[in-house]
Amino acid sequence: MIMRAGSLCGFGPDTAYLAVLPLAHGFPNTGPGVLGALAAGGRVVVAPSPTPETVFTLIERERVTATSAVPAIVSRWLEYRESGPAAGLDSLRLLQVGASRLAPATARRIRPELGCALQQVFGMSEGLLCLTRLDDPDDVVHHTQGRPICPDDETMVVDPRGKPVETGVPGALLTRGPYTVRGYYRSPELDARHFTGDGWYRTGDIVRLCPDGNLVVVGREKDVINRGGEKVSAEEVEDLALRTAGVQRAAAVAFPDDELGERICLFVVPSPGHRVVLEDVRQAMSAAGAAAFKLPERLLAVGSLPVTALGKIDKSALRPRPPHRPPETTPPGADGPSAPGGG
Ligand code: OOB
Repeated sequence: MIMRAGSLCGFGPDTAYLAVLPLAHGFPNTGPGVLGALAAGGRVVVAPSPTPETVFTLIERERVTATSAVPAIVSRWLEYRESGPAAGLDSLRLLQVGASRLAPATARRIRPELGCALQQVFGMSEGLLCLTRLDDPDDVVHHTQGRPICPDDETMVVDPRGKPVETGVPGALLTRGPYTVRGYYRSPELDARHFTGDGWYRTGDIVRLCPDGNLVVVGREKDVINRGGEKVSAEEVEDLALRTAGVQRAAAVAFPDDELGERICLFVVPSPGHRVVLEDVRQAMSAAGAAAFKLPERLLAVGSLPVTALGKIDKSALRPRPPHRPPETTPPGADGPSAPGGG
């Protein structure tokens, strides 16, 4: 799988791959990333941070030919390129962007402003890897998340009853294939939730299949907040938030953000007689061992949470619809763009 991804990225002995994202994440590691570059006989350079200052200096000094990043990091690079000192990026041939949605407006800027080809990457730790190809027309590269790397990858887009939808109609993406997991380690409960009886992995993503076979990610059905490529389970945030004194109920949802794509907004129902503020929840969650990127950045205290007919918290009623932004300010010290996989 790594060799195949490497050949689709043109990796060879002259490849110098710059690892910018945390090495434990699948994207910089196997997409084809570090392992792909080494397997092709190339070199790997590891960046200590994703800031444009560091990355551009390394590209120039090490004659880097390829790197990968999440959209939030790429936006910072583009911004810096406009105003910062000029660095020689002429060795850079390929920039892979993925792990969260890349806006077409950002995609279009990459070749003229950074001077390299863009490749969109839609992948998941569980397996399936989709890439746009180096010879795809701009329209495909700017507007789609590519197609599976292997002819034996199977994909199926289904409606809520599990029936395949027509090409072009959004639906839930299922996949099966040679390098996609067939189950979770000793977790029959997770397996029951995430795999169909005939072995398809439910990716939780809502996609649209184009007639040319490329996929467009249009949303997701799983309850995950994608903070600059870092996936945060809403359930985990809620469980941790419930440890705060005076929090009776909690619901975490994404709110849109220009820089990171999404940030975490927490709705809480305080216990009678309690007042809950954002800092209390962040402190209690940190004390319970939560990583910094899992801490909510907005908090709304409400009298009750909306519920569905089944009595489940109705997250869709809580999610802000643009251009609405929940009030309350970002706490001082909330961190900026981070990369996925940092724990
Ligand atoms: C990569 O892996 P994970 O496990 O951190 O996250 C997978 C999820 C996908 O199911 C999808 O929801 C989202 O991340 N995603 C994208 C995307 N690529 C991944 N959403 C929109 N556009 C994209 N291009 O993120 C990952 C693993 C290996 C290679 C690349 C990404």
